[in-house]
Amino acid sequence: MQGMSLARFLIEQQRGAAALPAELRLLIETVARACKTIGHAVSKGALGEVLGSLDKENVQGEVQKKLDVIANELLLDANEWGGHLAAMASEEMATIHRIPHRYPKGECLLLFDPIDGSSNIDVCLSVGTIFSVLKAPADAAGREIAEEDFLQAGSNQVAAGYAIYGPQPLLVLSVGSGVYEFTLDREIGSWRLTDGPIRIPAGTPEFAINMARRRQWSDAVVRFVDDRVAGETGPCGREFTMRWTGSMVADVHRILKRGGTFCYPTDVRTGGARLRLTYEANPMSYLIEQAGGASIDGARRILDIVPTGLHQRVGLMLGDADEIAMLRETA
Ligand code: AHM
Ligand code: MG
Repeated sequence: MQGMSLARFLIEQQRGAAALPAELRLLIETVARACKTIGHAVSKGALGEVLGSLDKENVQGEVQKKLDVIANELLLDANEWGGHLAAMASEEMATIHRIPHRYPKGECLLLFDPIDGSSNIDVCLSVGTIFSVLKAPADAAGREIAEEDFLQAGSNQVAAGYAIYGPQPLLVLSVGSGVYEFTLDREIGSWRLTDGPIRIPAGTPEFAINMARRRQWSDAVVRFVDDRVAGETGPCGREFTMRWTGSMVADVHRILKRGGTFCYPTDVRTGGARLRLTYEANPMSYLIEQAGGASIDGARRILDIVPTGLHQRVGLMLGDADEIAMLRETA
């Protein structure tokens, strides 16, 4: 298996027990190709004039980086004409993007965060692209796709993944039968299998959280972090370490490979949260569960939450299943 091209891996998934539909195989190949192009743009940095911000805000009220817009356009252009999609949604677009009438349409819905970790672009830290694939509801055949068609629980996802533009460009992917990692072989321009099926190592004493937001945490999160900061002198009886990159793709990738937990909890004072459910929390939770981990918003399994809005935000705690069980609020 090691070294196998993504194209062959997906063909094997189509022929094997996973019975991956051809439409989904083509869609994943297209997304993976677009991620190669995005990674190339990211790697040019200042020489490609891709760094810095635009004088514009997205629907979340965040200032858009040049690369947010470049990556969004690349994903839209790559996926419009293949015939496997009904519509797309993105962190960078207020509402959905329907496939134009001049192209054939398919049954899949694609959601993405074109550049996750935007605040890291200009300081040369890893950023990535996150994507999620749903099927359009059965009753959508023959009518215009609506935003409501995207408001499905994450458990309905048929595939999810991310690319990381880091020291090596990586693609991490699940089509519902394990999590696999591909590394870009730049010389031949091909994604090649380098790990999988990935299982989250258990018992790793590491956690990731933005400590500056401590005053916003619930009692359960404060207790979880304090117990680990207390190290050998506290109830855990062993030392922990903390890592926070500011790019969820990089933090989640570390957890998949090395273990530990990632928390971006809800603000208990306002009920607000930072991360978005449909194109950030859902695909990451799907991957984490496929790798044997768990993902909750504090009390609920993320993949069970039925979204009420395309850009809905949610508290997110994921990783080592035993650690997430300690974080779960039962009150
Ligand atoms: P983005 O999609 O606009 O980049 O925002 C999401 C990012 C996550 O990658 C990361 O976990 C979080 O925002 C970082 O937040 P903070 O600025 O509080 O460290
Ligand atoms: Mg993001």
